[in-house]
Amino acid sequence: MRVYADNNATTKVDEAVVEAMKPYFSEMYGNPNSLHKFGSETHKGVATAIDQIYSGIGATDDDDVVFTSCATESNNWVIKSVWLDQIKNGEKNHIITSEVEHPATLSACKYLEREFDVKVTYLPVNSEGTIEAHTLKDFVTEKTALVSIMLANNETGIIFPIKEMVEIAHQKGALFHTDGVQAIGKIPVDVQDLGVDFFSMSAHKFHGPKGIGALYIKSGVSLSPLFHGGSQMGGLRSGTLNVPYMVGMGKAMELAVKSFPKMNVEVRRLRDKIEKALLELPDTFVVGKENRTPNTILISIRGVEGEGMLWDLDKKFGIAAATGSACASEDLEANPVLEAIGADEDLAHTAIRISLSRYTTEEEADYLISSFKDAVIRLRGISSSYATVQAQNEAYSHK
Ligand code: C6P
Repeated sequence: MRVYADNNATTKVDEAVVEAMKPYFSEMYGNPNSLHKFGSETHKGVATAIDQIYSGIGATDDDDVVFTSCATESNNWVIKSVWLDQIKNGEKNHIITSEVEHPATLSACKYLEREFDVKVTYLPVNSEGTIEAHTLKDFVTEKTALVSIMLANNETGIIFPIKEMVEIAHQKGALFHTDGVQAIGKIPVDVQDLGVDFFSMSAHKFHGPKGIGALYIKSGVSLSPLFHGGSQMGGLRSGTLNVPYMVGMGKAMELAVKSFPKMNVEVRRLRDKIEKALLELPDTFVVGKENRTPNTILISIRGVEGEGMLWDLDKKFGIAAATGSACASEDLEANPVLEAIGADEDLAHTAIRISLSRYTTEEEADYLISSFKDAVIRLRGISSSYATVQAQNEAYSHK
């Protein structure tokens, strides 16, 4: 049996999404900005996709939703253009983000800090792994150009109090961006209710294709484009439109919204069942039990090094999980969220992220539970006999 439990890294493309995309490769391939029929038929596909995305996130007709290549581009666009628009000319000098953002935000902020002396504040998380909205009050000033805090954390699934933070930021005249990548399809998203100025998305996190994302920009908020050219997307992102992928993203959004009740009930039940069973193992610890996306568990298992555990799960049992975000998985460092909450070294190095999807079955959940328990028992056995051998060697050398 093979089980895919790394859906926060990416998801399988829904068959209906593939079907919706297919005709736009070699039947309807006109440039949607061309005036002939080949162009107008693809233009219709783009218009439908845009409608699906507007309605999926609760945007109004006056707002902008601009397709990008992914959330990394969307996040970089906001952060770097806010620098261009408000910081470069000395109007403002400060950006606030959090310690636990994805590198797509953190690295862009660090770049501005390093290269252009922009003041960046990294808001801390508390011992529960969440950001307390009131902490923002201590840092936001009239010189703050942007606050960028994610809606749901990719490692823990914890949902941050964005609406409250938006109010605090706006009182001081700062713009608010949220990285909503891990929220779409998992929790209801309403950009109007949140009050954010910018919202980033990536289609492959909700059963759409990789290589397509979007940025929501609230009506009345201006953002300089990064790509200048043929003025596509209202001049906000030039370049010939990637029609099949836009159509795929739109369809994926429609399906994500429809399957939200399943995520919230069925997937949540499976997640809770797995979590309860794994917590029966001694010395295990889960971050943020309360306000979380319904598909995610970040569990630490004392004495079982995360990489070893992943290896066992993958090679012996055919189960794909993660030690944390996929783009940080090449360095065998501690889990950044556990480090940020002040967990000890052992807990930070023994974290495993399990992330389910609407395709996860009961049978897969049961198999995951039994395999996970087997792997922990085996690896704890190895490390305790290893510790015994080490202790014996040490005792011998002192004789
Ligand atoms: N997180 C994870 O394993 P892109 O690669 O641009 O489609 O998405 C980047 C990104 C931005 N924000 C958040 C909150 C994310 O979770 C991700 C992608 C994956 O957690 C891959 S590193």
